[in-house]
Amino acid sequence: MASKSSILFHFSFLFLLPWLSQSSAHPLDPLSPDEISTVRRVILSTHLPSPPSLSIHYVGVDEPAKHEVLAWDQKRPSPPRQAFVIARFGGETHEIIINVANASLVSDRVYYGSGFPLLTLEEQTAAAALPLSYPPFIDSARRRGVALADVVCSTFTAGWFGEPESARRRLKLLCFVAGETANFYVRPLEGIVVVVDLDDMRIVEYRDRVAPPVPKAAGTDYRGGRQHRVMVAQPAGKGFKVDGHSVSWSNWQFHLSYDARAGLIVSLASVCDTDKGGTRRRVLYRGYVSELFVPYMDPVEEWYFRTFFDSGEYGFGLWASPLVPNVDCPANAEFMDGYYAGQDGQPVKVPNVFCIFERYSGDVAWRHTEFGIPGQLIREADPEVSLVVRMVAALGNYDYVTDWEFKSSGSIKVGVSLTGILEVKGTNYTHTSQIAAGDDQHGSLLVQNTMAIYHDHFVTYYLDLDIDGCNNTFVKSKLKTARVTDGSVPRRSYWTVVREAARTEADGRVEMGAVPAELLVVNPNKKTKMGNDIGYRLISNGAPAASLLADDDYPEMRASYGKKQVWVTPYNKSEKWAAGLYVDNSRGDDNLAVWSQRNRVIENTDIVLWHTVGFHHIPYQEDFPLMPMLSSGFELRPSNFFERNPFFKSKQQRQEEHRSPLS
Ligand SMILES: *[C@@H]1O[C@H](CO)[C@@H](O)[C@H](O)[C@H]1NC(C)=O
Ligand SMILES: *[C@@H]1O[C@H](CO)[C@@H](O)[C@H](O)[C@H]1NC(C)=O
Ligand SMILES: *[C@@H]1O[C@H](CO)[C@@H](O)[C@H](O)[C@H]1NC(C)=O
Ligand SMILES: *[C@@H]1O[C@H](CO)[C@@H](O)[C@H](O)[C@H]1NC(C)=O
Ligand SMILES: [Cu+2]
Repeated sequence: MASKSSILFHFSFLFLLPWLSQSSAHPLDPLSPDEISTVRRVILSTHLPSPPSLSIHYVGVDEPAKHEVLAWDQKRPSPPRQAFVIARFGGETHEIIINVANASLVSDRVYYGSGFPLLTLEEQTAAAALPLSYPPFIDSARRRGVALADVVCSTFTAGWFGEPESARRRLKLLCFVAGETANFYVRPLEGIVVVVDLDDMRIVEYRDRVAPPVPKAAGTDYRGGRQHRVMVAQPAGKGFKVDGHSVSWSNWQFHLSYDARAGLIVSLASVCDTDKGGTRRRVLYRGYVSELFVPYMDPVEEWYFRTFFDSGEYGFGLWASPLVPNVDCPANAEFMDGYYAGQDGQPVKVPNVFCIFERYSGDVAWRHTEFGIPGQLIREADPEVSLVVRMVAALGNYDYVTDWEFKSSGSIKVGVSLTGILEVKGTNYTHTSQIAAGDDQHGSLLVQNTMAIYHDHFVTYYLDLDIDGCNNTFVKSKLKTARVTDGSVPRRSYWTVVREAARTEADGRVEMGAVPAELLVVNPNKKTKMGNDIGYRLISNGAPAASLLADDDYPEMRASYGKKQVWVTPYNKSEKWAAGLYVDNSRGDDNLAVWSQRNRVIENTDIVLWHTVGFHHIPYQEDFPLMPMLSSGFELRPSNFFERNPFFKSKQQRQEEHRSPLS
C-alpha cells in the first residue's frame, strides 16, 4: 500500500565547504554529501539550463565494473568515482554520468523510451497542496461538511492503462480528513479523484462522484499512552566492528550502502572459513529490494489505478524513516546515516537510516541431550546470536521493516515485515448483513463505513550470489516419488532426488511450491572434500504467493515477473530493477520477465537470483486502526559450502586452541 503523505520528515542540509572527495572510499560506498554537491555543481555548470526548470530525480553511485570492485584493496585508491543521475528539464528525461573525482561530465543522453523516473518528494508535496486552493475541490469539501484545514491529500501514481504514449507525467491525488485523528488514511473523501500534470504542476482533471459518508474519527487514532520498554541486545557490548561502510562480525564481513531507490544494499558478503585456514569465501556480491509491487483489487474509478511500484515510482530509500533508539532498534545499536539528492540536487540527510545490532534471541543455535550412554548424561548447546541490519521504509500509510540477519552458521536470513495503516474505502455499509452476495466483494468491512480493500505486496529481491567465485549454476533438486518394484522388502514407495542444472533462463523460472524441490546456487567448479558441489540454497520462510491478475491486465503487464517467485538471469550491470529503470507510467517493455525471454545461458557463469516474497492481504478487523506486524522472508543457507556445521567446528577449534599449550 503506498499512498504518500505530504508530510516530510527529512532535513535538508546545505554543505558550505565542498571538500574533495576521499579517494580512499570503498568503490561501492554511497555518494557522500560532498560528492552529491559536486554532482549538482557539474550539472549546473554544463550546458543544462539552471533551476527551476531542472529537477533531479535520482543520483546514485555508478558503481565500477564488478571485476574492478573485486580487485580493489584498501591500499590502493578506488577506481574513479562516478555518479549516475536521472534529471528532467524541458519535459525530457536525461541520463547523466558524472566523474565525481575530477568533477567532469562523462555523458549526457536523452531517454526517449516509455516511462518516467522516480517522483521527487518535493513535487509530491507541491502536488498534494494543489486541491486546497482549487475551487471545485473546495466546493466538494464544503458539500461533505469537511473543514478544509482538516484535509490532507496524498499522491497516487496513475499507472498505465493502455493510453497512447505521452510526454506528460500525470499523477493522481486522493484526499482524506485528519483533524480529530492523526489516522487520516482511514477517513477517505471517497469519490474524489484529482489528476495533476506534474511538469506543469497544475490540476488537469477533476472528478467528484456521489459519495458515501466519511468514516468516523472515533477509535482510529494510534498515538500516545505507550511505554517504550528497553529493547535488550548485545548485553556484553558490541561484538561487531564498523569501518566506514564495512561491517565485520563473527565469521562475516560485508558492506552496506544506502540508495534512494533501493534503500539498503548489502554487498560483498563473505564468510571466513576456519577450516580453510581462515580464508574469506564470497557468498553475496550484492543484495537489495529491487521492487515492491502493491496492486489493489477494486475496479472502480477511485481505486482501479492503485497498483503501486514503491521502489521504481516512489523510492524505497527515499521514504526510509530515521530509526529511533529503543523504539525501532535497541538503544545500543550502531546507527548509520544516508544521503540522497533532493530535487534541486542538494544533499539531504536521512539520519539513522540503518541500525546494526547483535540479537540474542533466547533460541539455541544447536543442541543435543544424550541419555543413551549408560551412566552418562550429555547436554550440549550454544545460544543463537546473530547480527541484524535494519531499515524501515514508511511509504505513506504503510511501513516495511526490512532486516538482513547474519548467522554464524553461514546463513543469511532476510525478513520483511509489514505494519502501518490499511488503505480503506468509504462505504455506506455499517454491517456485513447489508452486503448482498455478489455485492462489492473487494474488501473486508472493518468498522462502520470502512471497507479495507484486498491487495497484494510483492517484494522482489535482487540477489547476486557469488558462491565461492563468480561462475555459478542454478540447480533444482526435485523430490520425486519412486516405487519399490522388486518386492524384496514390504515397502512400496520412497522419494528420491533428481538434480536438474539450469541451462538457460527458461530453466531459471520457478513457481515455488508447484513441485517439491530445493533451489540451489552452486559453484560447479569447486567441490567439498566429499566431492559435493559447493553451494547455498534458497529457503522461503513464508507461503509462496504469485500474482493472480490476468496476463492481459495492464498492471500485470508491468509486473509480469510476479507470476514466478524465482528468476535467474546472467549478471548484467544494467539489469538492476525488476520492473525496469523507468517505472512511473511504464508499459512493461523493460522488466525482468522481458529480459528473461532472451533465454540466455545461465550455466556456469555469473548469475543473479531474483526472489519475490509475496503477501496476499485479506484485511481482518485486528488490522484496524493500525495493523500489527505481518512477517515473511527467506533464508540463504550454506548447502555443502562448508565441510561441516561451521558453528560446531569453530567451537571445536577453540577447544583445540585451548588444549594445545598443555599437550
Ligand atoms: C577526468 O578523469 C577521467 C579519467 O578518470 C579522464 O578521462 C577525464 O578526461 C578527466 N576529465 C577532466 C575534465 O579532467
Ligand atoms: C450511499 O448513501 C448516499 C446517501 O447517504 C447515497 O446518495 C448513495 O447513493 C449511497 N451509495 C450507495 C452505493 O448505495
Ligand atoms: C544488458 O542489459 C541491457 C538491458 O536489458 C540490454 O540492453 C543489454 O543487451 C544486455 N547485455 C547483454 C550482454 O545481455
Ligand atoms: C566464467 O565463465 C565465463 C563464461 O561464462 C568464462 O568466460 C570465464 O572464463 C569463467 N571464469 C572463471 C573464473 O572460470
Ligand atoms: Cu497489506
